[in-house]
This record gives sequence, C-alpha cells and structure tokens, in this order.
Amino acid sequence: MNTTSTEAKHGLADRGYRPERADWTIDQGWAHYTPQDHAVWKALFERQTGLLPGRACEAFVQGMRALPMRHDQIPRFDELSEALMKRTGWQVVAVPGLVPDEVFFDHLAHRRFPSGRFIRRPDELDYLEEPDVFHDVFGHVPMLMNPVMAEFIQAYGQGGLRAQKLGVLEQLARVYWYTVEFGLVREGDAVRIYGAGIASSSAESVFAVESDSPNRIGFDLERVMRTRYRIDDFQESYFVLDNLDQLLALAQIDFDPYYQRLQTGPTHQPGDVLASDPVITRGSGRYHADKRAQAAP
Ligand code: HBI
Ligand code: FE
Repeated sequence: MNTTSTEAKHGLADRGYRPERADWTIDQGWAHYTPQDHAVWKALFERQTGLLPGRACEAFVQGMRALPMRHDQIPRFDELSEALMKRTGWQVVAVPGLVPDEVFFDHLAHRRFPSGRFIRRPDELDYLEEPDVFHDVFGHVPMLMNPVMAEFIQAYGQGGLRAQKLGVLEQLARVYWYTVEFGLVREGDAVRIYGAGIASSSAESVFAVESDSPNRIGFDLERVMRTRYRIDDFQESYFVLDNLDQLLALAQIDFDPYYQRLQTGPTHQPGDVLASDPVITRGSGRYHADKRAQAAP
C-alpha cells in the first residue's frame, strides 16, 4: 500500500503505532483525564463560546445547545453519542489521533465520527497539527446534530473510499477542507462559520469573518476541487455557501464527471482569485503577505 499524504505529512506511519483494533478505535478512558486536561478544555471552551455568538451559524449554535457539553469538563463520548444518535444517527468514537484515510472514511460512511481523545497541553492552546478532543468534539460534533451535515459527511466517507481507489483523493479532500473544516455560510447579510477548523480556533474565528485580508468567494464545486489549501496557517480564501442545504445537493452529486474534467485544466493556489469567481469580499492579502515578508531573508 502506498503511504498516503496524511501519513507522510504527520508521520503516522513512522511513529510505529499499531492499533489493537482494526478500526483504530480505543476507549475514551474518561476517568484518566487529569485536572489539567479538564482545565485546558475549560479555557478553550470559554474562549470559544465567548467568540462564537454572531460569528458561528445558527445550526452550530443550536447543535451546541442540544448537546451534553459543559464548560468545565471534557465531554463523555457515550453521552454525546446518545444525543447524536437520537437526532441524526451519528456516534463519536475515540481514536489516538489521525488515522489512515481508509479507516477514517469507513467510520464516516457508517456515521461514526472518529475523535482524538487526547487534549492539547496548556502551552498549545492556539495551534495544534493533530486533531485533539477539543477540535473534534467542540468543532465537529455540533454540526453533526444538523441533518444536512450528517448526510454530507456520511456521503464524504462513502465518496472517499471510491476516490482513493480512483487516485483522486486529493481533489475530494479539498471539498472536505473548504466545507466541513473551513466552510462559511451566508445568513442574511452576514457570513457565518460552520467549519470545525474555524469554530475550534479563536484567532481564525475572528479572522475568517472579520479580517479584510482573506478572500470570501461563493462556493463552486469544481473551483474548490481545483484549489490547494494551507494546513499550516489561516486560509487565504474561504468558500461561502448560500445556505447549508447546498451540502445536501453536494452529497447527491455524481463526482465522476468532475474527476474526469479535473484530469486537465488548471490547479489554483490558495490565494488566487479568478475572473469567474463570485467574489463576496476581495481580500487585501495583507496577513499572508506580511508573513511572507517576515520569512524572507
Ligand atoms: N483522521 N482522526 C482523523 N481525523 C481526520 O480529520 C482525518 C483523519 N485521517 C485522514 C483525514 N482526516 C483526511 O486526510 C481525509 O479527509 C482525506
Ligand atoms: Fe477536523
């Protein structure tokens, strides 16, 4: 088997971790969290719940409200699963961190959301490469209470297994990235967060909706499938849905004609703006330009 891009990037294959179960799940082991672990959750939870009113979309806020999540302790996955199961048939299962793509897809295809069980250290509050329990539970689980998102992520799991066989996973992964992880959606005249990568990051939840630096562009499937993304910093462009029901349509689309078309034609860089883009806000690009200037000798 080839080493997947995820493994190469995160060194999973090198770390020598061998799962005890074929599906890579582990017990949450809730009793083993330390007071420091719960304190990290509390700090992150309080910071984000302060930032998200007026920034997160209605579905996120509603989902959060209906879940057994407390400010002062890491949630129990069995309690989250019970609430999810009733609403959308999803469950949360614990995994050690990033799992191989096909394992990830198989869980999603069966409405099981793999969540990191570890929590970041107090000195890592702002940035972390591997998904921990705060990103996965606070960021993703509220949207899994939404029937449309529930459907879409399951379809992504099914599509992922197929895309992997066809060798087009990179293109499909961009759809997940620019929706489930970094998606914005219009609500009235405003643009709101539904992506978990944004909703679980204090700095990016402000940047994504308020900064004049990034581009905000109306979502188009082929455009997104042609666009590279940044994993190491804020996004240079966000793609904005008119409403969450667009995800339902996406879940039903036959991707094969897209994969065909994508074999030729351009690939776009993260910050590109095209003449054909339905631009909502054209970014100044200042944030990333400053960073590049600092990095240059
Ligand atoms: N594993 N636990 C976990 N969480 C992810 O978000 C994840 C993963 N493995 C692979 C993966 N994401 C992505 O690279 C795929 O969506 C392509
Ligand atoms: Fe995520």
